[in-house]
Amino acid sequence: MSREARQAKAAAAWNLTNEIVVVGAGDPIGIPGGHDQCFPYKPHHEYRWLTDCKREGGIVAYDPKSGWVHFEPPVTEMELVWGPSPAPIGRSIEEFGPWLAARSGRPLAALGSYVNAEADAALSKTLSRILSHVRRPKDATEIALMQRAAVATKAGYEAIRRAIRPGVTERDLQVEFEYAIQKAGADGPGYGTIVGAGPDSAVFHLTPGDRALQEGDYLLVDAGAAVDSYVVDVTRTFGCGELSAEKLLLHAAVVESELAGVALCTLGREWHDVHHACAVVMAEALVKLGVVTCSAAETAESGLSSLFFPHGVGHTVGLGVRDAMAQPPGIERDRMVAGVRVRIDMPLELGYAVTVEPGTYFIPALLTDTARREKWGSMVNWDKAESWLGAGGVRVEDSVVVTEGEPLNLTSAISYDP
Ligand SMILES: [Mn+2]
Repeated sequence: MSREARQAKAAAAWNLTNEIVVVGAGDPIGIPGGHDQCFPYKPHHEYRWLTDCKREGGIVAYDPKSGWVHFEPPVTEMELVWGPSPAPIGRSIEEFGPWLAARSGRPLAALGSYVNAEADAALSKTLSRILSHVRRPKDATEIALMQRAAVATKAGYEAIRRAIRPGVTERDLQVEFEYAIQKAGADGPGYGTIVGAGPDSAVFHLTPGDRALQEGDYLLVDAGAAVDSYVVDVTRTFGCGELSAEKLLLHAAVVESELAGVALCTLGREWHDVHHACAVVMAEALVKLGVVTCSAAETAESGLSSLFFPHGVGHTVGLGVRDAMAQPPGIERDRMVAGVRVRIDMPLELGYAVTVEPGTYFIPALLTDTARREKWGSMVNWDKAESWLGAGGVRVEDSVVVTEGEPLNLTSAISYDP
């Protein structure tokens, strides 16, 4: 979709008569004490989506009486001498002040990274939420970028599979992944690569370290490539050498749960139903393994499943690893499902890109917690659960687009085998 089409779509959804909207790209953030070094710059997603521009310091503004106007900083001599910056396409940023001053007294919404003490905070929040809803369905251009990210991500996972052996470290495998995706066309990782060996497979936001894989370990990799800031979010869990029969059973159940969840990503489906369905399938494995003593349905209904599956089943993805997450206008909810508050709670619509990422983990901080042990009492075989401490956990994740028919699983070509 062209930037003009996107701007028209946002304006139609806002349906304003007199309000002014200013959307800022944001500025580079200097590294404290880093002299001339900045953190890698990414424009605010609202600005990026509306303009398809990546230049720092830009502003795109909307007046319902006169339409959209785009301001960007002119190229400085510093940039000309020291290094390239995208050529500005808008009017000079110096014209923004007079443009805004000519509209003083009218309600002002500040979106993106734009800050203005005069802005109406409630209006800004409302319009941002509407824009999030407008941005949520991915257009063909966006899906094509995610498909390129998926191709690169597949190469990364294949590199990891080839490198798995006892003694290899998490960090070694992270490097293999990130090298392979860039060779295969990615700009780089779309988010912090997670590679967790053995017990680390149950640490959600792990920084890969020097832990070495051992025979029989799970290896959890949550990593995805970015192409032009569009990201797929993928997780696979591997085995190092032979996994035990019980570990294989759990792995197969998580794959089954995940594929069941992907199949449910259809028009109108409530996201909570996807979470619940995934929780039930994984609870069936916990029953088979003798970890829980009640039925799978009861495990999910009671919320006991959250002891082993404590996160939401997924989130929207696309322009970044979390994209357009705000609740749709008019849907005010704060509900729990299967013992957790999931990150999104809405019906799926055409073009939504979501991750489906069920997992079952044996997390020491949860399983040894006195309050939880009292709460779940005889519904858990605690000795059996404790026998899994140190094994870590299993998660499987794909990035999926909702279509008129079958869900489009962007990342299903990446093998699910342990
Ligand atoms: Mn994810």
